[in-house]
Amino acid sequence: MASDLELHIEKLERDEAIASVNQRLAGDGDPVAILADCRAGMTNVGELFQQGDYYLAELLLSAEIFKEAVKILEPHLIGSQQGAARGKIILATMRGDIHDLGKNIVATLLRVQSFEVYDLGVNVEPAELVEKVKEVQPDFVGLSALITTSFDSAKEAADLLVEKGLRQGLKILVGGGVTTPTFRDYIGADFQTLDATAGVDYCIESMRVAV
Ligand code: B12
Repeated sequence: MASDLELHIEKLERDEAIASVNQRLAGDGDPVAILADCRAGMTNVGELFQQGDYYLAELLLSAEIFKEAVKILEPHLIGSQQGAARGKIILATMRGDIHDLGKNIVATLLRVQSFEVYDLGVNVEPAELVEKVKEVQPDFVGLSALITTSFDSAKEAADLLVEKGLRQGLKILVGGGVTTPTFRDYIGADFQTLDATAGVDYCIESMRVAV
């Protein structure tokens, strides 16, 4: 059953949504579960948009409410993470895609775990990503994708990394609403998830194995 918070976000009820986040935190609510409900609300907004019930203005408004909720949750999410790991990761949303809410959460959670995060932002050209990989020599590249039209630029980037001899020892993770195992295989990535914490756990585990 949908939570009140999920429904408040779906209905774009900003004040009620923020009050619900605060109330649940005050009642010792799990910040990861609260975040999951916020994401569920965003998924519903996406469906309403797809059905033609919501327009771009509603998408934008939902993004603002979500950002506000994450700002409140962030210090608590940080407290909920445990353990330590070190490694370098480059994050990007590739050319054709300007969605960044999920990527920003991944960046925060990775920083909490002592990962050095290089966030290239959104609408990133494959060549720019490859240049950064050359410069930083990261352990991981994390690509966020929310729109299928960016799949080809992600593939282009992954192919370029192979072509330039930069793929060895480098793990590629993909995440974001439209990603699937099929997309992971299409670009030859190592890991796919719809859950930021699963991505962070994968990085931590990979660093353990590498030691
Ligand atoms: C908010 C939103 C917007 C906002 C984005 C604001 C921002 N700063 O990001 C705005 C209004 C700008 C927007 C614009 C558009 N949007 Co939009 N948007 C959404 C919406 C409602 C929510 C996305 C979101 O932020 N979810 C919450 C986050 C937290 O979830 P998430 O990204 O999946 O992230 C989680 C995990 O996946 C994971 N994760 C994410 N990235 C990564 C990366 C790694 C490495 C790892 C490990 C994990 C990970 O961690 C996160 C937390 O667990 C979705 C609906 C949906 N179902 O997703 C549509 C949606 C993505 N948009 C869509 C569309 C079509 C558009 C527009 C083209 C609309 C238009 N006509 O202009 C434009 C796109 C412009 C472009 N070129 O990119 C479609 C895409 C359809 C498709 N199949 O390609 C969707 C699916 C809506 C729909 N159902 O039609 N959008």
